[in-house]
Amino acid sequence: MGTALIYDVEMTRYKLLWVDPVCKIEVPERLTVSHEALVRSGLADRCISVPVREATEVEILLVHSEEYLEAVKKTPYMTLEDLKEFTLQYGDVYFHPNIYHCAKLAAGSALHLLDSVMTGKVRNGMALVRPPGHHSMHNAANGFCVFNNVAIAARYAKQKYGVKRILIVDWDVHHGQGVQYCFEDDPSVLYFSWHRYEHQKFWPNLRESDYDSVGKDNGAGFNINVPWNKVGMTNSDYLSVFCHILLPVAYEFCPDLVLVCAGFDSAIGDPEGKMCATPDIFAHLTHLLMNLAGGKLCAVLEGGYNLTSLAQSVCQTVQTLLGDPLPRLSNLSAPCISAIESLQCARSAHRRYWSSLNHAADAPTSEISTKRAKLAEKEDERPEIEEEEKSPEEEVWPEPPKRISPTIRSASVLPDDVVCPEGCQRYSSSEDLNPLVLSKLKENFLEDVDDSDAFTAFSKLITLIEKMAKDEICNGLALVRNVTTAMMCVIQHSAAAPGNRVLVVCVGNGTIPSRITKDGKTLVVHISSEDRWEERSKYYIPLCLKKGCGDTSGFVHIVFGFLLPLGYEYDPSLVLLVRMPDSGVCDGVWQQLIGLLQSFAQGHTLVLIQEEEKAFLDLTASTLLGNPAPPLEQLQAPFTDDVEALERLRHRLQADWKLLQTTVSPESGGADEC
Ligand code: SS9
Ligand code: ZN
Repeated sequence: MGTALIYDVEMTRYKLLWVDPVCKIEVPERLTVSHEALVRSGLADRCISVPVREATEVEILLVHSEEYLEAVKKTPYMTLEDLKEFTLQYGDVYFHPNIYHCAKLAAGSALHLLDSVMTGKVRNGMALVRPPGHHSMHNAANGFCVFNNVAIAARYAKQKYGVKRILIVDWDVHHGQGVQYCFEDDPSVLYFSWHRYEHQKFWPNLRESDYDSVGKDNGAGFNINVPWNKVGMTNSDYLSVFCHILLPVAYEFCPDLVLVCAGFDSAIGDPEGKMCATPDIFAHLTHLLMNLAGGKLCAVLEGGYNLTSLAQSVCQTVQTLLGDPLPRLSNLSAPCISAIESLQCARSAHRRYWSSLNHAADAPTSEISTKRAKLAEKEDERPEIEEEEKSPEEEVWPEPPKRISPTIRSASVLPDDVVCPEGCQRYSSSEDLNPLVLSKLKENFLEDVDDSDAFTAFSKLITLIEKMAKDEICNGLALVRNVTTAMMCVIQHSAAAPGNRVLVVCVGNGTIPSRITKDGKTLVVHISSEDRWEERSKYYIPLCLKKGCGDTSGFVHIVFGFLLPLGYEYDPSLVLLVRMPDSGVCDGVWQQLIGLLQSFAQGHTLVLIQEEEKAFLDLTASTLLGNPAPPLEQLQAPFTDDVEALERLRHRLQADWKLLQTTVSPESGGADEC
């Protein structure tokens, strides 16, 4: 199952025909540079190219009024003066004799992409379209948009395929108010949007773009707005919102389909957004959505007005859809206070609707907000963008480096009598180990020096991680006699090399020798049913679920609320996932975990499973090979006792680990509190 790419040069054949400083950024080159970058990088060739088609009138009428359609239909025959006049009744948009044709193709592209995904021709895909769609409304064009491509696709998916729940993620920097209006009272469509807002001072200046517009009637809770009240938001701010609001709610919602309003004006260099997130963030945003809905994801282009940033961001998105290992996001800073304030407000507005958020704090009081607004400049460590001195188009950032693609995706270290999972390569090391390493290995891990089986297994493990470090192999799994010993062996070897950091994720009960977490070269996140709270340190994080790892809601709560933020901030060079025997973790959760952990270390994950649990090999291998995890069932509320204990832990840890913060005024340990 592949990735669809939809593009047609016809959609470049309209442009602004008069002088309008507001509209001049929406140019045909937006599409050509994006497509050329995909061709040049070889990504276009790896996609399945799906032809465009026009949306039919019936399809357009799924969202728009007949009156509006009839009006737009006349535009191809209008004179320049008529077009100008026609344009005036709408906000921030222009018309051209060929835009009606292009708008039909743009909506049709979204529908054709959707058909390809729903019928299983492809797993996922992206449509490069113009004009964009998310601002257009039932009765009106707006913000460069004529027909609401994604909204039409959502209605079409419900009607044609009986899709029950659709998640729309709008990562464009503008609020897709057209999408919000369309599904406001519809609980079958969950709409999420973050957007530049600046307390309503930024276009489209709507009261209803704020965090307290949560949806109406039956749709209450199914509209999530995260308004940015400052420019300059970074990768950390974006990730923090994904981890602490979007992903927990999305997993609780359990969509059958994910649609992305993929606007890239939220990236650095964009003259509209003025944000600072780098193009490689879109690799991560995409990846984090790819294990929902069994991988059914359609991304449809919206905005993006800095041609360099746009093209890079499109490439990052498509390369991720194709399944390539993710880039490392190094130097993540702490999320800024304004972003956390927005996050806190949105979480509090939604806590009554989503059990994954029902422990969320109150919104900061208005008193705090005003105080914050006045103090913001001083408190916020991030330098303000000097608009006078530098326009965002002149902003410079390094081009994202070429992403690694090891020739071997998954290798396995297995006892001879165990069948190697399909698609996985049985690893037999050809290289000899350094004698020094050998003797250390024997000395530390082998009580019985003649235990040649154990010895071979360990030397294979070590050469395997060395090949990962050389990017010859992406990930691996090993069936070992004792996972704890194997884990110690890998850590000892890996942590010896300078610059290496190992994120160890232990699932299930057992004791982890504390000496490994002393030097910061290893961060252990240990999910179990044992209360190891007393043993916690900066680099040993015990997360306890009273009912054990089989508690799906609790486990998912931990993955998004702790594991992902910690992993991103730690930025490991290797992930070691250790499955303790009898952990009780459910198959679906295990697969989601493996999928999500590939966010780190360029996908370098080594999974350790103990011999008696070889039944889980195939499942593990399949996910390591890049197959989407099956959707989890709709989640229940996690246990209150667990959540409360975890929140106490969060408050202790957030001084050390900034991405854990979900509130602006941590009760303790916060470095930014006055
Ligand atoms: C404010 C003018 C905003 C409309 C932008 C529409 C973007 C669609 N500087 N103009 S993604
Ligand atoms: Zn936009």
